[in-house]
Amino acid sequence: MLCFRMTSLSELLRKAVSKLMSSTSVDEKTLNEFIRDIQRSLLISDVSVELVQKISENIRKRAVQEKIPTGLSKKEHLLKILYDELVKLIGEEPARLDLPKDRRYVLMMVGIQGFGKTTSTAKLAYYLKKHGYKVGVICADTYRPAASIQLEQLLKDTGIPVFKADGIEDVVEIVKRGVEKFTSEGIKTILIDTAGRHKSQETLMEEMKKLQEAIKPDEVMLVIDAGIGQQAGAHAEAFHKAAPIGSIFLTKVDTSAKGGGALSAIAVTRARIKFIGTGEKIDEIELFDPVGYVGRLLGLGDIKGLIEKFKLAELEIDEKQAEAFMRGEFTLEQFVKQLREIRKTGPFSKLLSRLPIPGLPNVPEEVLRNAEKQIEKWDAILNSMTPEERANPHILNSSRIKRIARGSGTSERDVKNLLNQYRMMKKFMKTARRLPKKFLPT
Ligand SMILES: Nc1nc2c(ncn2[C@@H]2O[C@H](COP(=O)(O)OP(=O)(O)OP(=O)(O)O)[C@@H](O)[C@H]2O)c(=O)[nH]1
Ligand SMILES: [Mg+2]
Repeated sequence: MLCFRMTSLSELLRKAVSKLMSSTSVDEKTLNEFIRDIQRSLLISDVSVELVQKISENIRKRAVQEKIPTGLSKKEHLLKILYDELVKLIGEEPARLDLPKDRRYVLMMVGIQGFGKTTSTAKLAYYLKKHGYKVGVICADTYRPAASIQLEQLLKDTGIPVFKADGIEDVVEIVKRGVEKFTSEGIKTILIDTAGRHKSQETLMEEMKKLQEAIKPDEVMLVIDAGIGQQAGAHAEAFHKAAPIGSIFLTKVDTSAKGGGALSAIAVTRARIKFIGTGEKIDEIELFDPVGYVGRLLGLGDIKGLIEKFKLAELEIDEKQAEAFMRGEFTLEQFVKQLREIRKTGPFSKLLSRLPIPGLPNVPEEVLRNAEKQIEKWDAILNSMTPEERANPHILNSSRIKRIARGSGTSERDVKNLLNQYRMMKKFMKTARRLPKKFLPT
């Protein structure tokens, strides 16, 4: 039983990914196995059957129908599809801080004991204060004797007030008084830290329900420990029934590489992860970024590099033009246009790594660096040229260069610089052409 629980979604996904990566080729059998592995991983993590079906159908359809983007191998393409589908499930957009500042906003933190509610409440309060909110925290945990002391301790250097009502047993009464007090002091953003331990799970849920009904918080945030696996789904469901979950705070991301539980919680509540906790300290909190999370889930080491590669792969490249470019057949105008296109996607060198010549590190770095800095000027220079000059840059003598510099508001050196870079690139491409034929695009 324990064994089963320990196998986290992340471990299963990573296994599926490494199996795919070590396969010799991606044929139908490999694809089927890969999809089956993914299905199994998701199902074990309590992701609903319909959702699993949808994801696997999408993976299959895309794997069969999509053209493999230039620069990606078949395996990487499949990995990209899986990655896309998981990001879609978790939420494509990074979380945003969207709490209103101009009206009262009551946010109730709920979750199982020890998952990090109190810590996360303090972190969130501090985070909100730093972002210009006037924040107060109510301690509504009457079960843990030191709960309010823990909150005060965490918040002691922040100036954020903690409301506690010693001697009052009824949590609803405590919260009501706290909200009243903060409201009278002009504090609009009010966080409630609730109990995680109780006589039993049932009485805990009853308390959450009572709070929900009496206080009607604007948002209920479920705190989940990133280290728990499939039980997260059941926990989330129990809380969700008592008080509809609006968002999720995923804690201890720093100590756990597993993290499948979050997926289950999302699947059950349909709530999005808003924040993650990345350490024990009060400032170790981040807005959630699905891209990094999915990367971690899949165990993709250099996720940033790979994602950049994925992004580049999405960029449509006109293959005919790229081929001509590679043969060194391009006009000055095409040269600048290409560089401009490339710039949109990030560093030039990254795009060049997509050109189908292995080992292209010799591309004149200077051209790339220059282009990144100069491209605006280069556009102006091009605009000041006649069509004839653009098509035949070799006719540019010093008097033409002078005229162009004046016309474009640049210097003669700038114009010469562009011409030099252009020639350098052309020369480089012609040299690259002498590489063995198999390295060139066919
Ligand atoms: N490494 C790490 N530890 C964390 C994080 N968040 C919380 N913790 C630790 O987890 C432990 C439990 O945190 P609490 O905030 O007391 O948990 P709780 O949910 O309020 O617990 P109860 O009040 O008993 O329900 C503490 O030792 C925290 O320091 C995190 O993001 N990273
Ligand atoms: Mg607590």
